[in-house]
Amino acid sequence: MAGRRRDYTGLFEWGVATLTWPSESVCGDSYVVTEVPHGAVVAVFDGLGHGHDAALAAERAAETVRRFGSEPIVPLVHRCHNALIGTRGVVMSLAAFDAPKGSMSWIGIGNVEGVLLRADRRAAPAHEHLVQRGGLVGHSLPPLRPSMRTVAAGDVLILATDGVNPDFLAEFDAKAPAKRIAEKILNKCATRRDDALVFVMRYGTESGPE
Ligand SMILES: [Mn+2]
Repeated sequence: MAGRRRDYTGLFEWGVATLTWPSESVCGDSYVVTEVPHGAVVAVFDGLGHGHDAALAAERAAETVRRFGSEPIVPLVHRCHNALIGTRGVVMSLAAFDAPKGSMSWIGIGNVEGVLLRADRRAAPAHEHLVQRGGLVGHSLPPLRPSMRTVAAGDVLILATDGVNPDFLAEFDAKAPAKRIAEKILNKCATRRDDALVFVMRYGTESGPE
């Protein structure tokens, strides 16, 4: 329906859990969830190192996604890169959901872990890992090749920084509320040698795409 904008907010249920490196007052990991005309864009950032300068870089990246989130992924990552020149830089993973199409595009630069869990028990594979390419946003970008996946109601996206042990998949019930999943993963799998952030989003909570 041209000109009519549907509100997709109710389609996403999300939650986050964070842990700050013990000797610091600010967390160098950050995240963003922003509504865009066709759905939502979510991203997790890990500023290089920890403390204030890491937090500054991660927050600047989040601001950039908030502001330019309706642009396609590749130019959006370039925006982040340009905004972060002169900072410590971040590694990041980002996913853009297109609700009318029932799809998600995602991309990872550096080592923010990304996993998509399928709600459909017969789905093969039952979960997929985001392919990450080495790089540091603000310093050096790899070739940017987002990949696209179809998504169905109940699918769960998890993004976690490297302060979380990447073998977290066995640690939770995928039907639990997103916030509960994030807290559980953090409690069980944080390395406690770095800042840590776990972001969980369940797609299609209220109603499926039309
Ligand atoms: Mn880290």
